[in-house]
Amino acid sequence: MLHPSLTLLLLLLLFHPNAGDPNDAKILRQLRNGLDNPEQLPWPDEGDDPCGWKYIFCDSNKRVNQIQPKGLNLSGPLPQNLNQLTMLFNLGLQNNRLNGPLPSFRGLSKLKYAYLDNNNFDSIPSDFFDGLQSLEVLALDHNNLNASTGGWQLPETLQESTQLTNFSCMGCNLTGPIPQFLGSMNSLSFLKLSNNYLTGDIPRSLNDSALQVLWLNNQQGERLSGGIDVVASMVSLTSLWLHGNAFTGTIPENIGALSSLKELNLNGNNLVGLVPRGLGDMKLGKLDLNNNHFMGPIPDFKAATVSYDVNNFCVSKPGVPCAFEVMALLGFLGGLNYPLNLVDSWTGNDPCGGNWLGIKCNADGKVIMINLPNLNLSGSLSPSVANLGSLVEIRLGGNDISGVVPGNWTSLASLKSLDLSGNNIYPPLPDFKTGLKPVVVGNPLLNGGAKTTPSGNNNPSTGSGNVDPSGNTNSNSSSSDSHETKKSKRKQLVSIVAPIAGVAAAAFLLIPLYAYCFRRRNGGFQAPTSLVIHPRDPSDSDSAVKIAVANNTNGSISTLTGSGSGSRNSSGIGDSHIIEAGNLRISVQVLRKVTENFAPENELGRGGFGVVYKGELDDGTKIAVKRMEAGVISSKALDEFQSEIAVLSKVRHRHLVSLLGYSTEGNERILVYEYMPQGALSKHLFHWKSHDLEPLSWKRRLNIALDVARGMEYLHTLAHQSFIHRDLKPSNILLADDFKAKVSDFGLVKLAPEGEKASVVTRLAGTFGYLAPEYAVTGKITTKADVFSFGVVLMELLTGLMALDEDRPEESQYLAAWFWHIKSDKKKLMAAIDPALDVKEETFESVSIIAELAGHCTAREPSQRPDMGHAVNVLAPLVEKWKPFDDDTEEYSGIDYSLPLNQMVKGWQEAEGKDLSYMDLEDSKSSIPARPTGFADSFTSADGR
Ligand SMILES: *[C@@H]1O[C@H](CO)[C@@H](O)[C@H](O)[C@H]1NC(C)=O
Ligand SMILES: *[C@@H]1O[C@H](CO)[C@@H](O)[C@H](O)[C@H]1NC(C)=O
Ligand SMILES: *[C@@H]1O[C@H](CO)[C@@H](O)[C@H](O)[C@H]1NC(C)=O
Ligand SMILES: *[C@@H]1O[C@H](CO)[C@@H](O)[C@H](O)[C@H]1NC(C)=O
Ligand SMILES: CC(=O)N[C@H]1CO[C@H](CO)[C@@H](O)[C@@H]1O
Repeated sequence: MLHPSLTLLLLLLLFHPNAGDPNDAKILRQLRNGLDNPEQLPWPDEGDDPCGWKYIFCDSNKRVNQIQPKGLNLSGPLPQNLNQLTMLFNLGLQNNRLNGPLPSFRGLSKLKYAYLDNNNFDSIPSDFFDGLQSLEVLALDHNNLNASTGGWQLPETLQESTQLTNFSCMGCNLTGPIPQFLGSMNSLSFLKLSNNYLTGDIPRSLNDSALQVLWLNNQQGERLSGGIDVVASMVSLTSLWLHGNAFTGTIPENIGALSSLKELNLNGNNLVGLVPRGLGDMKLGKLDLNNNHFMGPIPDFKAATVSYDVNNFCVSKPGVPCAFEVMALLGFLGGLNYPLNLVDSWTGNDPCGGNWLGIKCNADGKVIMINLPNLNLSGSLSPSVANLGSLVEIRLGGNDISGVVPGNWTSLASLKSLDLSGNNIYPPLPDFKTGLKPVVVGNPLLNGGAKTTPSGNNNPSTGSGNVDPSGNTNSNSSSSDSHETKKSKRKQLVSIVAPIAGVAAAAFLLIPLYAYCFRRRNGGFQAPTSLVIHPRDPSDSDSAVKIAVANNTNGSISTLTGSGSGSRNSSGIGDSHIIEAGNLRISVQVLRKVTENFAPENELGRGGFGVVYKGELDDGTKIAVKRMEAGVISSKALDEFQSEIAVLSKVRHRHLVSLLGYSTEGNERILVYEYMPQGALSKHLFHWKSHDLEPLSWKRRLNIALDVARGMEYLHTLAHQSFIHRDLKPSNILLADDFKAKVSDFGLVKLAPEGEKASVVTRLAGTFGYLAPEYAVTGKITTKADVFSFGVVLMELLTGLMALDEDRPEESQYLAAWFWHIKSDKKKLMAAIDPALDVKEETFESVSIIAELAGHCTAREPSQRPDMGHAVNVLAPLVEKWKPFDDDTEEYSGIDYSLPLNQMVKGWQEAEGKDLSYMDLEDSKSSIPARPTGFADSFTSADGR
């Protein structure tokens, strides 16, 4: 029942004309009065209502929510209490001459857009980023921040801005390494940090990141260094600028995986190796490879604009192959990770004509000797050397080479001498039929380091006059190297090489390891601290109301029947999508192990698809394993299976259940999810009594609604492509321990067509009771069908009633229809509220807002329904209101959602020294997570009025 005073309160809240906020006006005046040119802001000196002032916009409560004086040549400082404008969501101060210290933005929890770029601010407080939880765009470029105190580093609190998509801070005096935590900011799409003083490498944590733009070019000072392999996993990249740094190693072989890439600038680094064929084939708009140490042939580039000057290519014409021997020697160099002194010496297309360091040829111009002792070479021996059939002698003593001697080296028919002493060669040694005995003294893994008789110096005298890097002094090299100490080796090395190779040799001493260190992704494993699950609520017999109806293009529906389990229709998006989630693949063996061979006692539930088991890794991490039953592997089920993988490997969001892995070995079809300990929302909403649970409080329901809205917003607009869920309902909303909600079950997801108004005709799928009318009637689906379902879920949260219940009186069987009748009548609405809720005065305001939103979302015309972003905007302030009473809010349990199961398992096994060999650890290209785009539209129109 609605108490009269509640009605009054409600009316007051709704209709009292607010008079503007005096404090907001005060701060704006302070801003203006602090300027050197206040006349640029023609604001009145009197009055409490700033809402009509030029460049100022307000929300419906007449609080200032936008300040937009951009490009006005404003000069002077900002007031330090700017963050008292607590409703601020869009701040456009760019392109002025504002100076002095930036005020702290701490606590501006509504702030979405902050453009502070191109000013003269000179410092930034360390609490600037605290609590900017709505921040989506932050531009700080071209401000000399903290220059007088040696620059600054990004505070970790920036992580609180989980919605951040655009962060640019070019020329803003950043120092130190690129922070690891940027890798866990799943929304981040545009990261521009050019022209700073950054050092170190590209953090491994950015592996698989959804970045579209990554600009790290032109660092000053020490510059960025290390390998660039990690970029090959950032498959959303469109623009990658790494020029003007000190990056080393090779271009990753799988760079071609970056199928969206349009611009790649690698100019002016220390990159080495061959240009991968995949890069040549990429249809880039612009490719810049100038000023590196690339070798081998120049590919026939497909890029529109390409430049590759100042490198070590063998020939200058694109598409022309190198000489056979050159390729064999470059293979050898690649095995040794392209040491720079050799890279810069082995240029041109003739190993015998160009003074190649350590290469000797005979009079016929054939390579007969590789003579590179004591050069600190590391890496391994390449089988490509076997292609140099004329080789007589190989001297590589006193280096740091590891790995085996390739088996096909035994085919070198002329080889008389192979000195590998003083390295770290692994057994077994291949059997040289010619009777050749390699010199392997001083290799700890061979013969336990025991001494063998060196084969002596079989110095061929037929040389063509190439310079021998070891000159005269190496006559005793091979036999005595192993006895030398490291120190004396170095000394010898310097004295031998320096006169010949000069600066290059010195440089190479400083750069011991190349690509190999970076080639393997074993870096940043962190043991997951907790959990993960899953899908359908076992107690929920929802499959009975799923409809499976073939509709046809003329829009008529033949039947609308409740059907049994496993009969959902789906054209899946798997149809046209090859599964791209290679690194999510996991072996059945591992899954058997963690579920104790799919033991019945680990069963969490059964659905149309199969059985869900709980699994537990040795470290206690729980996972949910959904195994398709052999009997139901129909083509439809397979579609759903594929769709689920295709979608979940593309989208990752904290309000969407994460797919951690899958298996398709033999007949098995298994999906692995994070474990959601509280199960489905339906259990807590409709079946709490029978499960002996507490009913959900209003606060929790609001939080859940917001979480779901965020997940759906992401699916609709923020993901790389727009997806339609098609089956949103409480049994597909799963709850974590802290009652954080996540949307699950992506088996019916469709890719939304391009363009707002477009719709796609599909076979009807979904669940009766949640289906939007236009979809049920015509089969045409847009994201607005999900909005409809969301509206129904809101009604369920409000009333505790199921969307469809044939046991209810006829007029209220279909919740959405009934709710429309009662929602505008306050008395009826109050009476409809879930009796499990204890509705207090302060709750009623939010109840009305939710009722209103539920109505809006279920409007008959799809075009009249809001988008999910609107729902988020309506819900967020309500949840905010409850914050003070909330003890379990934004605490996320520290799961690394970006980590596929196989990496978890691998890390866990490595930690315990277990055998990994049976695992299927595909290291190919990987999941494609979050990536919001194109915010310009939504923010220009969103001035809140
Ligand atoms: C900006 O203001 C300064 C003085 O405050 C003035 O000298 C300058 O000409 C102005 N520039 C423009 C483009 O208005
Ligand atoms: C910038 O410098 C100020 C003054 O030295 C310092 O208090 C502040 O913490 C620095 N900012 C950051 C983000 O480190
Ligand atoms: C040696 O092995 C490499 C790599 O397997 C191969 O490309 C090459 O042709 C082989 N050479 C000979 C002579 O067997
Ligand atoms: C985010 O950055 C991208 C790329 O620079 C840009 O196109 C987009 O307009 C930016 N969004 C906003 C809201 O500034
Ligand atoms: C690390 C550091 O403080 N770098 C620079 C910040 O900006 C000023 C002005 O451009 C430079 O002089 C500093 O070297």
